[in-house]
Amino acid sequence: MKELPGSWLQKACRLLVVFCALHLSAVLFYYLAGHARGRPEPPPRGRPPSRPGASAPPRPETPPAPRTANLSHCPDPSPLLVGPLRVEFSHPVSLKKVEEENPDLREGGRYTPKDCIALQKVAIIIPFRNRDEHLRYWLYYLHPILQRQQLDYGIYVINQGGEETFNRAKLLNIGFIEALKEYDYDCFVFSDVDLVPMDDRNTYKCYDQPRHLSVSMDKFGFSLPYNQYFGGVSALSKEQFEKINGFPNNYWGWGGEDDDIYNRLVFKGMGVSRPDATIGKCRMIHHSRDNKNEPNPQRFTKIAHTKETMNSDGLNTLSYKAVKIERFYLYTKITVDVGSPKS
Ligand code: UDH
Ligand code: NGS
Repeated sequence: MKELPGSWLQKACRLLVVFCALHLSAVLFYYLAGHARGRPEPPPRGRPPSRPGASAPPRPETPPAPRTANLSHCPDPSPLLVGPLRVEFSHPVSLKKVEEENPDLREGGRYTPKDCIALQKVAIIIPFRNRDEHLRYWLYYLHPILQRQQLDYGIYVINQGGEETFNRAKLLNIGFIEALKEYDYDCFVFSDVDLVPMDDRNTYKCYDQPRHLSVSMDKFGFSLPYNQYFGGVSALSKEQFEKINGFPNNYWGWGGEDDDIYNRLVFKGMGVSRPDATIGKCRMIHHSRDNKNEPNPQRFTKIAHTKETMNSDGLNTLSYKAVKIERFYLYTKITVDVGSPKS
């Protein structure tokens, strides 16, 4: 029997409906499969919303780093370096301006080069209390330098809470532990908040031997005050730091803790690596002596006994309380209770 044109049309319509349903299910299937694989969100664009002064939850998620697949290692030295820098502290610095001038950071003061794989993952640890003006200068100068050095870095300001005598070395130990909770850092740069390098070839990274970076300070006439000086800014790899059981926890007040660290390196068979006096030039922001950081009268006796004390005072005996963790755009601030000399 001859087929009527109407029923042929019905068949064609049915076929079209079936085809559309198949197409829709295929699209749905691939969409759901993509999500199940956990495809990362594209990195957030523009500036994260938080600003210094805003508080953050206890330990928020670390923002994702740029993808590194198919990238090669960054060249050493970085081709972005410019050499000598003009450093001065005459005009106040606004953090808003520093944020605007560093649009490629991730929250917490984190940065990862986009075009190559950084040679090292560096945590910069700053011992801190009540030096906000110095911190603003430090961030203003250091963020651009560290980015030109093509480091995968994060800035950790370890803020001593309370009114107890200041304890620089213990804060640095805490910074080491806290930074490692966030990321698999392989190098730790310990920097006073008031020291700024005058040459970006002084790379804030680690070397075969522990590195002293602030070798040529303006306040010492651009030279070392003494051969064993290890204060100001230094860099130790994770292995070097662990080898010396970290830094001493019981130097309360000013002086001697950096000499103790130097002794530790020597007693563990290490030497100190340094840049030359030109590349190692740096400026210190002038200031008066801080409250609760008087010269420690016990420091001379203590540095005479590093060999006996270093295995029982350091990372293995570190105790503290992290009171608050704030992740600002330019840095992570960790406020800690370090206890007291008697505790
Ligand atoms: N620090 C603080 N707050 C303090 C004390 C120290 O943030 O109250 C930090 C800061 O990072 C500083 C570092 O610890 O750069 C070392 O402090 P320090 O006082 O041992 O060394 P600094 O070189 O001063 O800053 C030395 C004494 C200055 C006396 C100057 C008299 N003209
Ligand atoms: C030494 C201190 C170090 C100090 C250095 C530079 O005398 O801790 O001076 O100090 N050692 C002792 O006191 C045992 S500075 O001029 O930078 O304040 O780092």
